[in-house]
Amino acid sequence: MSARLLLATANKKKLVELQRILDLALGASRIELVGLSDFPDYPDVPETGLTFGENALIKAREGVRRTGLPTVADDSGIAVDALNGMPGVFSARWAGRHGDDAANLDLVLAQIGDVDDAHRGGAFVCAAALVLPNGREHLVEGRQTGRILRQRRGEGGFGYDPIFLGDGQTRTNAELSPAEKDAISHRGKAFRELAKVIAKELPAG
Ligand code: ITT
Repeated sequence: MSARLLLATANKKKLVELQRILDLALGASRIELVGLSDFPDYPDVPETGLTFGENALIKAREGVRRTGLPTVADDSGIAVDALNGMPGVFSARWAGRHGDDAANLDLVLAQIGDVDDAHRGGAFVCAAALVLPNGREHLVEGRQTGRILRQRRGEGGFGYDPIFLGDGQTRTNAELSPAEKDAISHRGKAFRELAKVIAKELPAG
């Protein structure tokens, strides 16, 4: 029998990605993943934390409170060395409007326009939380380090992918296939780590 697990996100790509990782790690149909679109009246939960971990926990705790289901939530973004780790938790709304990927990316490029190549390091970071109805909480983090290019390259991915060249890579994250990106990305790493915790906390029925 499969155990039900909520991924507290409206982002369908995250749902597909976590389901794929859980199926690979734990066997197909071991976990039945549901998203927020399965709960029509679910409100927008403000991400008021100042760290990725705080925001992931806020979203996961709210999921348990509203649905009674074990809940996973993640929060992610890009930390640019020359901007002291920003945009960080403000990555989705860096240029002012939530989810305006093109404006967010252009603003970061402009802000570090005069930073030389040696100082254009950065990292994608993902915190992923699992909160259980019995109150137990787990938090893991995944990172992909690399550097920020001066121009976009590639059409895949989303967000800041076209200007991010991961360490050891010759292609930007936007030039990788989804499976190639999962294998090295911050979210792929965090979700694979969380899959081990989920296996222990939600034993096969
Ligand atoms: P939630 O409903 O789960 O909050 P979201 O799409 O708002 O979904 P996040 O808050 O985790 O997702 O993402 C914040 C921003 O960080 C996102 O809008 C991108 O700009 C950036 N980001 C996160 N992961 C990324 C990735 O893999 N590639 C490129 N940009 C990414």
